[in-house]
Amino acid sequence: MVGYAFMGAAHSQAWRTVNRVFDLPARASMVAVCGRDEAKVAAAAARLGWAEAVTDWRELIARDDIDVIDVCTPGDSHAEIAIAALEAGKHVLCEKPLANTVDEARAMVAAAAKARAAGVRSACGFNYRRVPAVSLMHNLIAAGRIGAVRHVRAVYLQDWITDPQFPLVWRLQKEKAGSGALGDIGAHIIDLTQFVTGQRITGVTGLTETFIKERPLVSDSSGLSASAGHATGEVTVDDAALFIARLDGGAVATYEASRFATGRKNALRVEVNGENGSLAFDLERLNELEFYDATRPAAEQGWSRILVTEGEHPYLGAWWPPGHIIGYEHSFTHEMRDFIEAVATGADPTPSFEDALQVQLVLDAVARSDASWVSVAT
Ligand code: SOE
Repeated sequence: MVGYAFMGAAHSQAWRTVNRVFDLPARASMVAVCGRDEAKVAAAAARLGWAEAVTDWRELIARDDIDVIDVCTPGDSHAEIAIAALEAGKHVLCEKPLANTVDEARAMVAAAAKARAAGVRSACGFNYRRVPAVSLMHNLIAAGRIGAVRHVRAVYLQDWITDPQFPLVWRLQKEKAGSGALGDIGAHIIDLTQFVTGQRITGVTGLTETFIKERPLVSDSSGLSASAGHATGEVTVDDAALFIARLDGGAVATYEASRFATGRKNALRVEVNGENGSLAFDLERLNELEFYDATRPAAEQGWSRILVTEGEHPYLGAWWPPGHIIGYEHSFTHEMRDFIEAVATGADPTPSFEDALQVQLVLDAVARSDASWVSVAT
């Protein structure tokens, strides 16, 4: 694994757990983790369960005892590491968004296609697909339970940078992160809604906003927490992104991604309205899926709450008895489960780099659409 901050910790938890919960055709062993600071990466290896710590990711891809490279670094290094790893014959799991630019994402897709021909696999880590209630939503829509999809309504709201004194961490720098709320959390709801509906976005128009344009420089940082120094620097990404979209199956959609939704810590909500019913998911209640079945007799219609903890629900047969709920981290364990199974059986894991490039193209279209803003006449 390359990188060991928030996503590195989440992935490590999943790699530690996956073999113990799921019966898989191959076992993951946590060979080595890489970071630039020798002391910090050694401490991370000990804390997260990696056998070794190294300071140059090239060392990892040169080793014969490593088959998979898990890329958990900021977006500016995804392309370089993933392409080199694929060329070295390593399977690659790369955090989202796939890259910082469409050009980088295209280069990664080309490398993945070449590698695939040699049996080398790759996938992008959109973990929310693997929340059982989201998988169930996908299955119900695919089975036609709500009929043709008309509306998709998706929000992903956070509030961790509402304080203007919160420092200029890498997620607020375009050269490191590519974009702000748009790529970091907007990418999740783009992927998630396309996954559950089975439809792809064909066009968008939207706006982005940066509320706080200057912030103190970081003096110390880890994950999403950081402390500020005295000097300041420019925020070069969006704080919020809102857009509407058309999907290729005829649905229309609205999206909102913000880091300024005061009081909303990590609120990802999706509702899909179809001709015969609706489905709604809320990450704060991730063990539940709301279902409105409009094919029932009118007198019996109403929103029902499915407690998604049955053994027959996606992934849950391997966990606890019905009613014993799971959490955020399980989505990553499921991600590793699906990745290992695909790699071990010679199949292509999903979402592929091609799927992730398509998300990148949507992000790019939203960012460009900002320029076509229509002012209200005075
Ligand atoms: C920060 O906004 C972040 O960690 C994202 O980068 C993750 O993808 C999301 O799952 C939680 O929030």
